[in-house]
Order: sequence, then structure tokens, then C-alpha cells
Amino acid sequence: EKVCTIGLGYIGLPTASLMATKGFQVHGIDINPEAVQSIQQGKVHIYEPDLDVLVKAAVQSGNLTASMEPQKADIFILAVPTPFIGNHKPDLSYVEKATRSIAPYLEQGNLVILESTSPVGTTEKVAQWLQEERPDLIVPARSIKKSMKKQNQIYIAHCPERVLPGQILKELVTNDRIIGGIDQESAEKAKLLYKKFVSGNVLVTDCRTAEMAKLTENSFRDVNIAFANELSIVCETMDINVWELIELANRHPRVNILQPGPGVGGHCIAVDPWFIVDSAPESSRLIRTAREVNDFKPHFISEKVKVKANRFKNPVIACLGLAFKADIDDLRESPAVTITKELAANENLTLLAVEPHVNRLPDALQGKQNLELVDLDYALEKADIILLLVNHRFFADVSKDLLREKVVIDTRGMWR
Ligand code: SAJ
Repeated sequence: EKVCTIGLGYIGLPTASLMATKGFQVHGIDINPEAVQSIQQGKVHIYEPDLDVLVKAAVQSGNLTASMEPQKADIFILAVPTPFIGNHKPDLSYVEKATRSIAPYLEQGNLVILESTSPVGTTEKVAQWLQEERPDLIVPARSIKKSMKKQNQIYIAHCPERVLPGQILKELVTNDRIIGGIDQESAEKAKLLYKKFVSGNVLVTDCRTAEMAKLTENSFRDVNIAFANELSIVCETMDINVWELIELANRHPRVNILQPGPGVGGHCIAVDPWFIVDSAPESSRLIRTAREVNDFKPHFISEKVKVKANRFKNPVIACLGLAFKADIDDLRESPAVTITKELAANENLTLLAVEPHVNRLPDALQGKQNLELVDLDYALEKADIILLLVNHRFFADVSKDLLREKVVIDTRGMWR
């Protein structure tokens, strides 16, 4: 079967390459010419463990090609970003553009799959956009009843991705998948497709439930991290070690608290809960508050560091880690970057950032006179204050004797 994937990022590229190695003929599309070029040469433009090997194999087999123009196919997979714009409103412009871009290539019997995390109702919008572009085709409307197969009909389903950055290739295969059909026929068609490369269960529902399920998963995690972050702030005022507290509370058979940290980053957990809040502002008070608690945490940490820095004449602060979580190179929406930036705004502070996964500072931290990217040993030697922001394995073995000589702020509880 022929597949056309729109978006070759953290979801589209692994999915396209996996399907190509499973025997599908896959053509990948991206608006970024550099991404397309590197994939054409069998290389990757993003880091994810083992993705380079998979892409190379897929391209060399001849089953994965890439360009900036869609092609005719049996299956179209939309895997483009759904960020939010000011005021936490979902930005569906990428989904809309991608949807309209495939419309001219659609033929009767084709299956269109939306994998992007989307606010409830988006799959129905995809159907509406396709119908506007292609009045000659019968685009199904949302229905939970069985209907008759029609001439000139296409199929639409929402199959939200749920893979964890750092484990994408494993989770793409082993995770259970939720298939939300716009109608039953679409769901069944999509189920058959995912069964061909997923070893987990493939669970069928309607498109609205599937959209909400994905948002619910990430909101669940956000609310639970907010609980841990709130505890960490509460404990600070009571002289209680929050890590010990959580470890002890988690010995209860029905308690399982997550880990506090410097805040919640990434493009999913810090974004998706807002889609629920936007759809139901009056009834999503807990989800909204959790977002606010997690967004407050970076400021809480930078204020704490500033207070400690007051003890020194020319304070030097080592900021260990800039990524949004451990053992990845992704610095986007990272609380570690927010904290480092807030500290760098204070000219009395000298900041030494250490991030073993990158060789240049991100744009958000460029052009600051009092901030440089250095190696770990140099930072540890020069710093008065050591601020651990990311629990990269790389930082696990820092000498405890050395830490005893410094002021240490360990936002991840790694050196406890
Ligand atoms: N974090 C904490 N404490 C914890 C766990 C995480 O502070 O106990 C922080 C991390 O440091 C990071 C942020 O939360 O800044 C998010 O990290 P994560 O590992 O929880 O999640 P992501 O964003 O890498 O991936 C999530 C996953 N969702 C869930 O686990 C419910 C993944 O399965 C989704 O596919 C992904 O979002 C997505 O694309 O939506």
C-alpha cells in the first residue's frame, strides 16, 4: 500500500520510516527544505535514539522518499504540530494547511488519518476542509451508526500519537493505540492499518472520544506533576525534604506521587491541557490550576537562586542541563532554559551553562554577556552555586565531596 505522510518531525519521521521498513511505500512531505534534503540522503535532522539507523534503512530500501509536494496514495497521515497561540488558544493552522494540501491528490477509497494531538472537534474540521476542497468526493460526517458504502467515498480517522520522546521507536510499536473513526467504516479501515505495524492493542472509538483521550492522558500527567511541584513548594516553607516525603508517602499501596522538578516542559504536557481549558473554561478548574502551578515553578526556582546568590560578592552559578527532560537534546519549551534566562537578566550574576547534548546555546539564551556554554568540570570548579536543572545521566556522578563545598540547588532530587 502507498502512504503519504505530511510532517516529518518527531512523530511523522519515525512513523514513516517504520512503515517503510514494514513494506509500505511511503512518501514523506515537509515544508522545511533542509529536513527533506537530509532525509533524501538517508540522514536525520532531529535526534531520537536509533532513528538514524531506521531512516537510513528505510531510504536505502527504496520504500521511503521525501519531497515538499504530496503525491497520490492509499493512506494519508497528518503529523503536523498543533501549538497554541496567545491566550492559550489552539493553533490549527498547520493541520488546516496540511489537510488542504492533500485534497487535490485524494481518490475514492483513500483513508486520511490525523495523528496530531488536537482539540475536540478537529477531525470533523478536517472532514469539512476536505469537503470544501473536493465537492466531488463524499466525505463522511461524524456518525456512530453503520452506514452503507458509497461511491466516491473517502475515510477519516483520528489516531493520536502517544510515544515518549527518547523511546519513540519502541513505543510506536508496543503502545496500545486509540483509533477514533469519524464513522465506523473509517475506524475499521484505520484499525486494519495500525494492526500491520503495532504489537499493542488497537482500540476503536469515535473521533471525539479519541481526541479527548489524548488530551486527557497528558492532562493527567500534568495534574499529577503539579501535585508534586506544589508539595515541593509547601515543603520548602516547612523544612521538609520533599523527595524523602514522596518516597515515604509512595510506600502506601494506593499512593503514587510523581517527581517535582523545575517545571514542566516539552510541546505536549505543557500545551495539551490548555485545549481542554479552551473548550470548557468553566468546568476545567483543576486542569487550569495545574497548568498555573507548573508554569510558576521555574520562577519559584530562579527567585530561590537569587536569594542564595545574595551571599556572594560576584556570584557564579553553574546551570546544569538545559533540555526539557533527562537524556534528550530537546531544548524547546524547557523550564531549564526559562530559569537560566531569568537569571541571566540579572547582570550581577555570572552563569555557566552545561548541556552535554548541544554545542551552542539556544536562540533564547544568545547574546547574553554574563552567560556562556562550558563543560562540566570547568563549571563545577568555578561556580559558587550549583543549580541542577536536568537529571541527565551525565550529571549523576558529580563528586559528593565537591558538592559539599558549594551551595547546591538540586531541582530534580538527583543528588539526594
Ligand atoms: N516531569 C516532571 N516530573 C515527573 C515527570 C515529568 O517534572 O515526574 C517533567 C519532565 O521533566 C518534562 C515534562 O514533565 O519537563 C514532560 O515530560 P514527560 O516525560 O512526562 O512527557 P513528554 O512530554 O516527553 O511526553 C508526553 C507523554 N505523555 C504521557 O506520558 C501521558 C507521551 O506519552 C506523549 O506521547 C507525549 O507527551 C506527546 O507527544 O503528547
